[in-house]
Amino acid sequence: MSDYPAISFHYFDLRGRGQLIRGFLHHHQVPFTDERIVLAKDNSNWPVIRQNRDLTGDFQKLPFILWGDTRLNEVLVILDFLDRKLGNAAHLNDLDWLQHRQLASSAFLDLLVTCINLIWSNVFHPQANLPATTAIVKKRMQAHLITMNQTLEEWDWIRKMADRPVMASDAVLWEALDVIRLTFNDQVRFDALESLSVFYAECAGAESFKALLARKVMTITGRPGEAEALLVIHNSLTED
Ligand SMILES: N[C@@H](CCC(=O)N[C@@H](CS)C(=O)NCC(=O)O)C(=O)O
Repeated sequence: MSDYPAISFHYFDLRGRGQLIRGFLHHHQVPFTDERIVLAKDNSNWPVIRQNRDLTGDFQKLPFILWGDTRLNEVLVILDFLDRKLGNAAHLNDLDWLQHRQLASSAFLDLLVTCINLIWSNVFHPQANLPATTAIVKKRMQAHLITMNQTLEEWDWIRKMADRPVMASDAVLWEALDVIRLTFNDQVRFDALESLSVFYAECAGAESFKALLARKVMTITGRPGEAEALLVIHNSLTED
């Protein structure tokens, strides 16, 4: 019999802020219903779905997870909750636990959400110049990757990774690096950054994350016209 209660994970049928959680649950073989909310081409069905708090939770945003009677929004809170529920927290001392929370937060907010916001940027800010925004974000992203690489080295991340299960922080960092590659067409590079490149290639969850992604082609965001926006981003990078 399963040790788990009924679990359903609600997110749009895209990568965005949700794929890292699907990948993490998949890697740990947690049985869950993958509730994928399909948006109309112009997202016009979202306002009605949003009102249904059984689908979108107390903050009426996605992702939203139902774990038995527990209802949770907010990615960083969900990640913390899952590490505890899966027993992963027990493998870490207090300092390591705090390092994992910091890495999950920074990989999510400073890397993954930054890519998502760049792709959406001239929708939310109609005056925004996408190529000019891309150049600024690229520079900041590259600098942050260098910092993160140094921190992973100082925290001995790669060696410790071998002695513990795949943690939520691993899932979010792997997803962020993969989305950076796609968003910047491999022009925000981390192949010369040893800890990050070894992590991306050798993280124990990488094969399950890739296998899940291979099941379905998905956009990164729900932005209408994402492919065209990515083309603008990519073409602006080749002009550097
Ligand atoms: N702070 C939230 C942000 C969630 C969020 O903004 N989700 C987006 C989709 S990725 C959403 O639901 N957007 C629709 C809306 O805000 O109406 C988190 O980190 O989980």
